[in-house]
Parts: sequence; structure tokens; C-alpha cells
Amino acid sequence: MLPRPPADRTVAAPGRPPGLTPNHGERQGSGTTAPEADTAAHPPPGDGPAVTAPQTAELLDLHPAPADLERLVLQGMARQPRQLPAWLLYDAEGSRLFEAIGQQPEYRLTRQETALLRERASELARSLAEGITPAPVLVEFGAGNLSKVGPLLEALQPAAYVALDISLDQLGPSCRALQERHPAVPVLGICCDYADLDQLPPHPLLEGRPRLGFYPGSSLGNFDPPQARALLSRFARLLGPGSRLLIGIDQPKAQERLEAAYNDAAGVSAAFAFNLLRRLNRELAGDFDPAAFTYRAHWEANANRIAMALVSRHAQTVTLAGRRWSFTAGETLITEYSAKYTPEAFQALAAESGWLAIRRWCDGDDDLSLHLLAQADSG
Ligand code: AVI
Repeated sequence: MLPRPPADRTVAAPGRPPGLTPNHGERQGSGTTAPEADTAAHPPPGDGPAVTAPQTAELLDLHPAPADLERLVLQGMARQPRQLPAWLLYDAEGSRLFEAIGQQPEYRLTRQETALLRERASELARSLAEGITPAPVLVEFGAGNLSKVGPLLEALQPAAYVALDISLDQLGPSCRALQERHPAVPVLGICCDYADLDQLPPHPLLEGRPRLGFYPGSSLGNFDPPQARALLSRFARLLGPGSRLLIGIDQPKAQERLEAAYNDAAGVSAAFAFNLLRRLNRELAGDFDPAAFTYRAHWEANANRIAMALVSRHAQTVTLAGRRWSFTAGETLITEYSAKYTPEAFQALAAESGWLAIRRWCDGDDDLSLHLLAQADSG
């Protein structure tokens, strides 16, 4: 018989933000192994508590309740053009499809950023943690399958690692797998909409420790500029004074390349968008007919972004959350925007949100950047 993996300890968090109630997650995922660097910015265990027993990853569930989901969807359906929050794309199937997008030849962002993180792990960890004492907690926003953090964890040796993600089903197995690979670093998963979190829940792992933020994947581009500014300010509050943030940002490039990345030949990006309709049908009693829509992703040069949308093939009426919604022929339901920022444009956005850009690393083609930010008022 195979030994059972250590169980997650899934608990409703103390200090739950108002409006959020415990709920189950939606998607299945698996942790992936990333090759890891070996230079420690903080000394390995010896000055900290000795590790006497294998750690088990702990999980807190702050997933938005179904009522919150319905409210957000109704708001989004009433917008012109209609647009739903991007995190709704990530149910179990959506998470699986997003991982598959990362493997498509046209979508290079995931592979390029993962390689950069692996190659520069020691340097990144040193810059991130320079002058920070005692050993910090590393907090990753939108951590997904935790496939990118391994080299940084090895190099940084933080006092703990906290992963925030919307999908409990993906977070659980991923945290467990990561914990097994990094037994000396306690792992805490928090299932939540990190863009709507006012504070990190009180937890012994977070007490009295400086916090460093990690936000790879260019997910900031999925928020429009005012939301992106608000999110960066929120990160500053969640991380606290004197914190730093390492953030991955995709940059503008040739229109054909960008449009190909979001219109992959295998149709995975389209399937990712169509999956949203299935989720709405399932969770909000919708009757969307996916065959009545087409998927479109195109570059909007004036806004420096890819717009991904489901386009109504003909005039139709759809029921969702007990209401009727009409679509004209050609009307769009925006599933996601993906904005791209030049280094200068991103640094200006960060400055408007109280962050000072202190260093930038890029891949060999200068397609994307990892920016290191420090809170502007922390000297
Ligand atoms: C998660 N995010 C950064 C992806 C992007 O590139 O905007 C989401 C995505 N949607 C379709 N393809 C990728």
C-alpha cells in the first residue's frame, strides 16, 4: 500500500474579511517540480527553529461565497461592454486549460518567465531580501500551481511561504507538493480573491516577520489601469511598511505575435474562454449556448492590450441568475483584457501606487520584465 500524503489542514480563517464566508474550491491541479537554485540569501535553518518533524501545508479558505459571485456577475453583465471578473475563468477546468495555454508554442510568457526566475534566482533573492531582518515571509499573489516559486524559495530561505490563489482545489495539492520539496519552509495556502482582500488573516507564521511580495505571470495586465493601481496599493497595505515586491510584467511586442499567443492554433485559449459560459450555466443557472458565440482576441493599440471576448453570432436572449439578458448580433462579452506595459509605463504606474522601482531583470529577447519594487515612503 502506498503511504498517504500528509493531509492538508483546511480551516476557516480567523479574521475573515466581511462579506466572505467559507466555501469549497473548484479546481483540481497538481504541483510541478521546477529545477532549483542553491544560494541562500538567508542562512539555512540553524539560526531559526530546528525542523524536527515534516511540515504539512496549512490551508485557509476565504473563497468568495456564491452570493458574492452572483453579485459580481450581475454587475459585469450590466456593463457596456459586458465584462466579467477574470478570476471567474479559473474553475477546475479553467485552471487545467490555463496550464495548457502555458505549454502552447505561441504563448511563451510562462516559459520565458520561469526560465528567468530559475537563472537569476540567487540575484533576485539577494536583492529582494537585502537589509531585511529577521528572515521574511514570502507572499505570492495568484500563485496558481506554484510552479514558479521553487528557485526563489531555495535561494531566499524565507521563514515561511504564503500562497494566495482563488482555487482551493489547485492550491491544496500544490501546497502539499511544494511542502514536500521544501520541508524547512512552512507553507500556508490562502484561497481568496486577492484583489478583494483587506488584510492577510492573522496567523502565527505571519507574526513579527517582514513580508516580501511575489506576483509573477503578468496577471496585473488582467486589471484595467485604475484597478491595477488599486491592486498595487492593496499589495502595499497587505505586505506592510518597508516591504518589497517582485512582479512579472509582459511587454508590448509585435501585434502578430501577441494575437497568436491569445489565438493559439490548438484552440486552447478559445476553450479557456468558452469554459466561462459552462461555469455560468452550472453555478448561476445559466442557459448560454456556447455554439451561439465565437471567440476573438485582438490587439487594441490605443490601450496597449489584448481584448479577449466571446462574440454573439446572432441576436439572442440568455437566462442567467434568474434574469434575461439580450445580446445583439456581434455584441461582445469581454472575458479578459491582457495589458502590456513597457518598463517605463509600468514604473510610472507603480510610482502612482506608492512603489519605487529599484531594479529590473529581463529575458534575452526583452519580452518581459521582473521588476523589484520597494515602498516609496520606506526610505
Ligand atoms: C494570467 N494572465 C496573465 C494570462 C494573460 O496572459 O493575460 C491569462 C490568459 N488568458 C488567456 N491566455 C492567457
